[in-house]
Amino acid sequence: MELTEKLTQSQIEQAESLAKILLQENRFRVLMAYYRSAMMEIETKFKVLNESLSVTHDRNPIETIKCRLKDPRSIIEKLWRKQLPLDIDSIEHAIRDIAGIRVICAFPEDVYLLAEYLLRQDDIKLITVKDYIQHPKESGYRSLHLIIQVPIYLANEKKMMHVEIQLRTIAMDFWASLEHKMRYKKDLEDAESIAKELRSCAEAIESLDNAMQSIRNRIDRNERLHPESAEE
Ligand code: 0O2
Repeated sequence: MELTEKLTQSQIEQAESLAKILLQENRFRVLMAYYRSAMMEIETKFKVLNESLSVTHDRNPIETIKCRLKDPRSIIEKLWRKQLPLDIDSIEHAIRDIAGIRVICAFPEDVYLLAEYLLRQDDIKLITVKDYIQHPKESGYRSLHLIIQVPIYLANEKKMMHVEIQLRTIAMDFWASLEHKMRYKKDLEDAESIAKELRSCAEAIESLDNAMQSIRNRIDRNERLHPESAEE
């Protein structure tokens, strides 16, 4: 979805009243419960990976995990943008980021390490990868996006549910949170120069991430060569 696309006030009001109707629908509430369960599965997988890497790599690569279920208004807006019918089947089959997990790491290499370990698990099916770290967005946005499917086990069946996973560093997350808030400010006079400034902040953040990664790699190398000093 393009963050720059803005809805009119009357479209916002229409989306809000449709969202209220959607929330009354039993099928919608059941679907949201499935997505919530899938989100919990993935959150647990990352927590377990963090524990296991703390033993094998002697540190926890994950700083924070944030989970969010897309709210009904955003679901409706997305269906409009994709010009899809507003019904539960479209929600279930065409929107793949209803369950969202954001994993924040200290270092860029940890982002790829965690993605690799998760994708090795045999109940995870990779649907798409968008590497906005290697190929940043025009805005300067950097993050690794995975759309996966994970099974959830219900009373009488197994269901494969989509989850969107965004992995990024603390620094990339800091940039994305502020940029997201500022983008929604209406009627900026010098929008173009602000966008340029934001792109250059994103580049500064990339250099900072790379510098911190290289310091950590030097420390790791030192510890491998002189394990006795690491124990002190
Ligand atoms: P929210 O509230 O974060 O959920 P798709 O149709 O889903 O395949 P889409 O939506 O373009 O295509 O997916 P994409 O490009 O992978 O990015 C979706 C999400 O990435 C956005 O979610 C944002 O969270 C984040 N994102 C993408 N570009 C930017 C950006 O330029 N700046 C910031 N701050 N975040 C970005 P949503 O859908 O906006 O909503």
